[in-house]
Amino acid sequence: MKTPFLSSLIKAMGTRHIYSASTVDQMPMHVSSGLLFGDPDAIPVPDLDRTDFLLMIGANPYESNGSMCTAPDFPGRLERLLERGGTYVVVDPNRTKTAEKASWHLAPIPGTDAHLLLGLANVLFSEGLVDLGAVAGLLDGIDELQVAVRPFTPGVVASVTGLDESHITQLARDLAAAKTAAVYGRIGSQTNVFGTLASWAVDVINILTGNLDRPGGAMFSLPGHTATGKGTGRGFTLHRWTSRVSGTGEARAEMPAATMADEITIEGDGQLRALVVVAGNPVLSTPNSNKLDHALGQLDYMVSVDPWLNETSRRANIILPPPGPLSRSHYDVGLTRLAVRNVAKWSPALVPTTRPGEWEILARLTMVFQGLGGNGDLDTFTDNLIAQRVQRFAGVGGLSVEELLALTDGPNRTPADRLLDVMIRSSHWGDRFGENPDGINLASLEADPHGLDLGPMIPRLPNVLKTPDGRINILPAPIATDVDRLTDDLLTERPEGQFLLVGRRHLRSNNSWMHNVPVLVKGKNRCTLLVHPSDGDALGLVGGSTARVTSAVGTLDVAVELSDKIRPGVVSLPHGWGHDLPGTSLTTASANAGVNANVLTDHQALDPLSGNAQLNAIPVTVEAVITDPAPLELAAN
Ligand SMILES: Nc1nc2c(c(=O)[nH]1)N[C@H]1C(S)=C(S)[C@@H](COP(=O)(O)OP(=O)(O)OC[C@H]3O[C@@H](n4cnc5c(=O)[nH]c(N)nc54)[C@H](O)[C@@H]3O)O[C@H]1N2
Ligand SMILES: Nc1nc2c(c(=O)[nH]1)N[C@H]1C(S)=C(S)[C@@H](COP(=O)(O)OP(=O)(O)OC[C@H]3O[C@@H](n4cnc5c(=O)[nH]c(N)nc54)[C@H](O)[C@@H]3O)O[C@H]1N2
Ligand SMILES: [Mo]
Repeated sequence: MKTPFLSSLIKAMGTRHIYSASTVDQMPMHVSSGLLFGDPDAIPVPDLDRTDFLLMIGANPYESNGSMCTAPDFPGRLERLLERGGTYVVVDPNRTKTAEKASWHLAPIPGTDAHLLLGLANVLFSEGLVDLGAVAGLLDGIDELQVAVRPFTPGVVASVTGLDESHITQLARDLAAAKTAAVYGRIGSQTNVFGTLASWAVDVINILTGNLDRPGGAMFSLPGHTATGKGTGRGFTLHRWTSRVSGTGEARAEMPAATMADEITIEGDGQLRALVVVAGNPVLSTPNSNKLDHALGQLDYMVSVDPWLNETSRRANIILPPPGPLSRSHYDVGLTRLAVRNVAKWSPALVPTTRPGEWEILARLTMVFQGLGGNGDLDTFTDNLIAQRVQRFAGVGGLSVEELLALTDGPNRTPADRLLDVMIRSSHWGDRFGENPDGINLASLEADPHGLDLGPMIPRLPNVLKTPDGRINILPAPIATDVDRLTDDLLTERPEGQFLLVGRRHLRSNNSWMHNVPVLVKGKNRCTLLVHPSDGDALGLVGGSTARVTSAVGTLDVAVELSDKIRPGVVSLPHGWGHDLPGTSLTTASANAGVNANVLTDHQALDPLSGNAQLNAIPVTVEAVITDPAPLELAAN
């Protein structure tokens, strides 16, 4: 979610070179929601607290606390789901903690979730289990979908996914039989070349089982700053322009983060020569990161807005460090839209700072790009920006933009807070500047430091839709074309002797930037390659020995951890490590450097619909590295 200041900076830069972590993460969800519901931000979230049956695909909330599903104490909520007699099923090639506690764990071959989900759809159709429920009247394309999933029979899908045919059938029947059910797919299922299809197919199963938008199913959250919507809109457009280096189309005006290195190094019109990085460490977090690291070194100019001198910011000509999170007020505009209850929470800045806030850094950078200079008049700039943003609320409570702004002014209000106040007061829950006296505003949130619980999610169809006709086409044209690609993939031969590399997360880590905090990295080495003992035997690897892992783009040596939790033929390595590059000032992190998994991920392996990178199911070879043969020879003598 871009803040108004980041958006204005991007606009002032006037560039199509826009990249973010979205294309190494959840862009598939935006694209599938855009195509289905007309709004890339209308993302259904599982109703964790009320569901009877939860199917989780490629997510490990016991470590991650969940993602694109905002739920304080996600694991506790799963435990309560089981306690009330519910079921949760995990699909993951690794028997994670989440999987270990599950009612049922299925360990597929990585990269086959879209195939599996369409296999479930196939069973629902062929066994007459489709029950659309309340959304039936809004849906188009069901017959076309039924035809499209015909090739995905449980038998064919079993051979692609490595799962039992009977398990696939059973899972579909269980989903259909559950009083309420929700399917939830995340990183493991979406960071691959069929990512958008996997995301779309999650919604498809929720729709076919009558669980979209019903309590206990997958619902649209309505946090304190949002309106219910009109039920129609301009719809979603995709691929309005294409990348000159990869041919991939834009998604939400973004280009694939994986293509940044080529954009910098390949000469020609539109070559990327200068970069502003805000809160990103792509040298560790994006594919073929060695290549990107070298490419950053070739830029004419680079700015990093980041508190750390890390692997990426070390490449910058100038680093502008923002003050820490406790020195700014906070209301989460993005992640509350994905919360499992309707909520609103604002917290004030707690620690005073004399340094410019991040919003001011971005505002001054924007003024530089606007030709006003970094020392331009900040007040005028922010007043104009906020006034522009408030335009769309003109008329709320019968007030003009000027009147709205006057009502939000206050001695300790940052510009972002003033805008937020207008959003909250104009929302479904807001006081509408007096029209709705029981409604909320920023002052009422301030008086409630623990935040407001506005209740469980409520059905939002059809209002949440932004499609031009106010309907849902379950098989939008770009998806239909991509299903053909998936159908062809059913017949693709998988090479022998190859391992598939997947990632994992750990509770005490957060991508790349928690490794310089001693208390979070102490203890045993966590940056290990998980190898199944049977594969270890075959390869001559034991716990603690070194494996050499080689992919299409890179190679690295890493310590082995044997584990029967991982599916044979699959190896797992966490990301965000590899802190041994010169020129950083990360003392603790460099002493616990680990290796960078993204040395192995391929910048050219992309999901064509979303531009999302393939970060899981990477084909690799694994071999033992003989690190120290000399002592053995001595012993023989
Ligand atoms: N402690 C901690 N919390 C975090 C983060 C962190 O780094 N540390 N990162 C945050 C971020 S940015 C995000 S996006 C979220 C992500 O949150 P999650 O989506 O829960 O991500 P992971 O914990 O990586 O779990 C992904 C799982 O997918 C499995 N997997 C890999 N490949 C496949 C596949 O092809 N199919 C299936 N079905 N499974 C597969 C992996 O084995 C792994 O268990 O976590 C957030 N929370
Ligand atoms: N192989 C593999 N790669 C992955 C993933 C995977 O599962 N496997 N996961 C992917 C996912 S889901 C994601 S989201 C990306 C994350 O990719 P990135 O966002 O690039 O990675 P982070 O390590 O989260 O970097 C955050 C940066 O923000 C800085 N920062 C912290 N606080 C602030 C602040 O208040 N202001 C500013 N301006 N900066 C701040 C940190 O110092 C750090 O440099 O990684 C992706 N990469
Ligand atoms: Mo992420």
